[in-house]
Amino acid sequence: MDNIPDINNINETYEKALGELKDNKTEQDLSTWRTKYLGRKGILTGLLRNLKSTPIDSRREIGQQLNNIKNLLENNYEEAINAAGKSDNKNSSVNHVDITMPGRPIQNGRLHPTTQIIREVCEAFLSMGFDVAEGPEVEWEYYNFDALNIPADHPARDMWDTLWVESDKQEKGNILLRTHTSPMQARIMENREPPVRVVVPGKVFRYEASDATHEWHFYQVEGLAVDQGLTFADLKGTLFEFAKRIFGENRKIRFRCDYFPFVEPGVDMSIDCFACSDSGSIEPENCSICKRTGWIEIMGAGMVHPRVLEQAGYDPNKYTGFAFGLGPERIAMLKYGIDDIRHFYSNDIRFLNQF
Ligand code: FA5
Repeated sequence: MDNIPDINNINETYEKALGELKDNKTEQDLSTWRTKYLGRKGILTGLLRNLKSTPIDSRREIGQQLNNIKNLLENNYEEAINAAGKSDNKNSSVNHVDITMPGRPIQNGRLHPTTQIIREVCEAFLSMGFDVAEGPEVEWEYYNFDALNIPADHPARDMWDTLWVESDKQEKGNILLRTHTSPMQARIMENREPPVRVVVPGKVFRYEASDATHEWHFYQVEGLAVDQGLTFADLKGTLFEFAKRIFGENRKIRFRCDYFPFVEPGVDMSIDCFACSDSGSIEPENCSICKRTGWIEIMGAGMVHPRVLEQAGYDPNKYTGFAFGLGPERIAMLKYGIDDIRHFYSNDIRFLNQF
């Protein structure tokens, strides 16, 4: 028959439980005691469950009493288990795990600053209707040079000090590490019909000594737009808009004539030097970052040369286009005031953690 709680058997149970608790000294014994009295099928839990069978007029009082006793026993149990734990620890040869010790902090990974800038640059052009493509870093001589109006023995090949790859394969000339992302202009035009609007981020390699603004391996983002009726005004408008989005309204921008065999006319675009301009901290006459010119070049650009269009299979009488190639590390340097491009790939965590 069920044990229906009343004041007598509650007090009896309490006294008995307390007495037994005092006799138990080890953690294991105490745990058995807890199961017996306070566990899911324990004596006190049983009394609480049977509360519904007590006469209605005393149910409230008995319920309160049961809860008080339960709380008292819980508290006594906590004290006993703490005391037992301490003495168990003292006597035990086993090292206990201190669960109150703080854990080791988790190091959050983050994107490399170059990756962050490449994504920002691509986002800016994506929102202007460009899409994103990628191409091979190990490239045929044909795409790196010939398809870009730079035949063998053309002196312009010297503009890009090249790392050649030894190989017996000669499908499209020799193999090299691409010196710029411009080969993707030819590859894209070979595979797509106009209109084309695309940006191509990727790594490039040059056989040159590093200094504060030059690395021998760095990234570029190529841009290409081909359609009917595109003019130099489209090129300027697009690049001005890009510069505003990346650097804000107040940065100064400069276009100057430049020579690249695959564009005509060609320009380079520079931004005023962050270190010695009005907002910078270095005297212009001492600035080694812009080499005392006040400007840092961030990209080459121009109208796609008709010969390049023709070689890729586009009719130069029908289509015109513009192209550009920018250096994301140089953009990151300007944006964040980094004074040496060599920090990017020296893998110094103190530098990388700042982004
Ligand atoms: C080129 O590589 C051309 N392919 C760009 C181009 C594309 C012109 C389409 C016209 C039309 P250039 O060598 O100037 O150009 O490099 C372009 C950009 O790459 C530079 O403006 C600069 O931002 C970056 N860059 C060039 N050399 C280095 C280097 N050694 N280290 C870091 N960034 C560099």
